Amino acid sequence: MASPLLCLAAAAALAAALLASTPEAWRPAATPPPLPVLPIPSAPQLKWQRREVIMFFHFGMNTFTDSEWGTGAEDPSLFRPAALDAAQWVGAARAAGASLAILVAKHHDGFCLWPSAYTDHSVRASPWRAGRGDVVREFVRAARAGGVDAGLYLSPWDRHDARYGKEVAYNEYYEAQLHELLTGYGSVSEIWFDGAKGKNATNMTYHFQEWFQTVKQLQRSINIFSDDGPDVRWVGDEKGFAGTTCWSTVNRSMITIGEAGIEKYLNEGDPRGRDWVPPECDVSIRPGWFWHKNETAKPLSQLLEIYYNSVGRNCVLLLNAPPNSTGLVEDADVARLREFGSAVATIFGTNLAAGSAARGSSERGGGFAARNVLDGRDDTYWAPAAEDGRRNGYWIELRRPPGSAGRPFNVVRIQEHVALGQRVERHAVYVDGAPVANGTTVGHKRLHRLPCAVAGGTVRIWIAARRGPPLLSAVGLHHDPFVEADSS
Ligand code: FUL
Repeated sequence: MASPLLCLAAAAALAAALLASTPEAWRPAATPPPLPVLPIPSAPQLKWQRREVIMFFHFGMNTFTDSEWGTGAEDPSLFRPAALDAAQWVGAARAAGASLAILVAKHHDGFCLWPSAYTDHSVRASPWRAGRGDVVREFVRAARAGGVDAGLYLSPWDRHDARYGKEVAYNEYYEAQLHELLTGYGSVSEIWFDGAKGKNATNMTYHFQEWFQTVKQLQRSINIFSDDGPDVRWVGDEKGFAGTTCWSTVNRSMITIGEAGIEKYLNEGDPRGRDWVPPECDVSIRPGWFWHKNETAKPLSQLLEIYYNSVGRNCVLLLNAPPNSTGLVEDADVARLREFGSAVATIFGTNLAAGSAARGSSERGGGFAARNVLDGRDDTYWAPAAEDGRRNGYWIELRRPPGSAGRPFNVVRIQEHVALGQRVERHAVYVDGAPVANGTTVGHKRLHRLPCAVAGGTVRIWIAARRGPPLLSAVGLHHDPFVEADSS
């Protein structure tokens, strides 16, 4: 007969085994996330937004003719980059912190950087690699090898091709080239449809709707850029600056592709917009988009200014670095990109709010605590209770631990969990009760550079949001040692 002690041990072992095999049964039911507020981003849009900095490479016939807009009459024999090395371009992109790089495969002059079967005006007619080269192929291979995703730009405006102006013939040509680029080179993460066109250019109706649908048929997780999206829209200037109010929500039907002078409208978006189309800020590291012998890269302070006014205003920064006529990004430009990438890493690598006690005006409960804003993750967030904040707004407060309260910061970072919609309409930041910054939208990321460093113990952010409670995924306090001027 078994002893009572042995029986007890067996019962305990059985209970332990049961617990281990059915752990779910013993957990309290989880609190579900709050409902999304439409529109919300698609998975590729969300991935794109979190990249924050991406690269542009303008390279082509203009590189050899010292121009920005070629006429289309250029002789392909001019294209002879003696030392083209796409891996060097990709290294430059990585140094800047970019995880996606977009190559201009054809600019307005119509010269194709890949041996297109549909035209003679391409690398095939050039002396480069004895006419057997393919810049697009070298670029996508180098990007893949370097862990960077590839994107392509195919100019609708074509000053070379005789079909331009003949609606069906040119649109067929353009579609055929889209097929070549989107089926021949593996995965393409972004395609750029440039709305630019000279004032006296031939009249031409582009079949944007057909092009967009073709692109989506050929590449499932691609983002399409054009003035009005459908996935990514133009911010409305080429300075790299977004407006201080910046919604990812717009009504696409209100934007006309190719319409100039619409910066203000594009910058502001529309809180009631039905379409999720976040803006991208394109800007060149040099004055021109293409390489010119006598131009140099912008100083670090200017690049950081651009970063604060693009990434820091809910946009993705598309930074152009033009390879030169030997086929390399100049050393000085690579050095500047590296300086920029490491400056951003230095500023944002340390969160001076780490270790703070976080408290919200209310909490939804479950896994949506205020302290989530400090865990460095995009997928966790503070959610207030649904009934909170409707009258006087919401707030979140960070009490810095005694040791770090004295460490000064001059940048405040606020991030919304935009996967469930963009909600914040107004916000203000207080340090120990004194206002230090305020603004309208937040979106994926809002950065405030303060006029001077502050060293308070309690930081409180007040938020007004009409479209459901704000969901904050991050709050950061940082010290920027590079620039002191305010831009926000
Ligand atoms: C513009 C073009 O006209 C420029 O040459 C450049 O490609 C820029 C990114 O877009 O619209």
